[in-house]
Amino acid sequence: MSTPIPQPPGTFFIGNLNEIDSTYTLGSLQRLHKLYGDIYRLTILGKNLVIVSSQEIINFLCDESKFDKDLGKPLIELRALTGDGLFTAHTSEPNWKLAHKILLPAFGPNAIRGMFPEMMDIATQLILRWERYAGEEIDVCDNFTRLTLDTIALCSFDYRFNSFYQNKMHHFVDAMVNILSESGNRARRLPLQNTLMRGTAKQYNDDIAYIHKLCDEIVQQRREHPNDINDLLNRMIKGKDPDTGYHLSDENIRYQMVTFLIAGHETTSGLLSFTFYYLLKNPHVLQKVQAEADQYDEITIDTLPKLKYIDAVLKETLRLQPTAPAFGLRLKEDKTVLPGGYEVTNNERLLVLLPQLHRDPKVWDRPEEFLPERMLDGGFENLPPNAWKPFGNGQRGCIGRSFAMQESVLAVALILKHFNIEFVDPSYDLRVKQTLTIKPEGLKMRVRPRHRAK
Ligand code: MNH
Repeated sequence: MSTPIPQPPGTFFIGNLNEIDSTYTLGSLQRLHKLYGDIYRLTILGKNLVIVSSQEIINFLCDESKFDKDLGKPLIELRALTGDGLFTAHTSEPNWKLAHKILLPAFGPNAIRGMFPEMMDIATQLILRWERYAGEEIDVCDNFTRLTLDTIALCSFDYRFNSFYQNKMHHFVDAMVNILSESGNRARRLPLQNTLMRGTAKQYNDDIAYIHKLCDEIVQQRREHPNDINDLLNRMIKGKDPDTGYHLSDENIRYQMVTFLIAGHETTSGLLSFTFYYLLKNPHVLQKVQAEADQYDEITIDTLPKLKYIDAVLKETLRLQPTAPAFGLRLKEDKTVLPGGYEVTNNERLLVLLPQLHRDPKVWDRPEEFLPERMLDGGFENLPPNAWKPFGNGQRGCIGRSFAMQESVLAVALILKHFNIEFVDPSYDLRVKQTLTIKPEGLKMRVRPRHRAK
């Protein structure tokens, strides 16, 4: 006998659609978690979705021989922009395996170390800008978006957005934000509705064309003026599958570029923004971070691995605020029984809800508290497996993890070596805003240059 999976009562035809607030899906899923618990089912327009939040069940779902990534409707729509690039490819598509093989070494530890000068270049631009903004209001998410966008573009294909030299954010960001939100909207409409909304459809297609053109021009430029830089673009152009000799097509390279630009900046800028929120809220943590950064006269590539406390602060931030807050899976066989006796079939999509996994009271002591110490050496090892998954799972997990961590440790260390920080509004309460990823809405701070400690 299997245990029934709880489900809210539905309405004819649309099922549980009304349970979901389209502007804040995550919030709706978290509300339902409070009502129905660690596993519940929603039926939306005839499709089943099972939302899972406990370490015990998620640990079972992380078995890649039984479960595979499943793209939800918004990601299927997003393929208009990112095609069979790594993030939106089905595991069964030949281009996923090919690109994964070619790109894995390009994101490996050595390659990422080699990108340090470019990361430092952009981080230094942020520092210079903030020195001139001393005492003024700084929009945290806006600044970190500039940082991460410029960093991924420079490291990936030697392209400069020069966001820190502009007042307005680069048009790329607007186009991308429009496409992300419209992909989500399209997923919730009927196909006919999408065709009838001519104006919206035109804007969507224009935005996609704009981004594709930007990327195609960068590739064309590189082909016309080849160089020996060891950036991602050259690796994509020159890389071959050692077994078959196959290489990536120009179309696929374009899809990967768009993928890196999006996946590579949204999540990391969210991570840095939430990190500064928690630092502002927890002066003792901030003090420790500054003390750690002050141990070194200069932040170099060799300093980074020594900044263990900053690393722990970032990991703890990703626990409470996993900026890519959910991922989808599907069972490979017909049906199976999950821990707890719940039966699921491959007709339904399984959604791992990370903020809830990361607060599972069976795993985490004082789950709601921001305690970076728990992430320091050893603290982690005593936990049950798959309790912390901000970078997803297995072969479909994040390829840019080391990139994101290196970039973030550098940014935190450099900023706090140079500045003291404070809230513009000390009574600021965290408001989480979701596009595909999450960010702290309306977070503002002031910075003041520090007198060097020594
Ligand atoms: Mn990233 C996949 C989170 C930074 C490029 N990333 C994933 C997944 C998560 C994730 C979760 C799995 C999604 C899924 O199963 O559907 N990523 C993050 C977070 C950060 C991040 C929390 C920063 C913090 N990601 C980056 C950076 C890059 C990047 C930086 C690129 C430079 N991520 C990817 C790509 C994939 C991915 C590419 C898809 C990998 C694959 O499926 O082959």
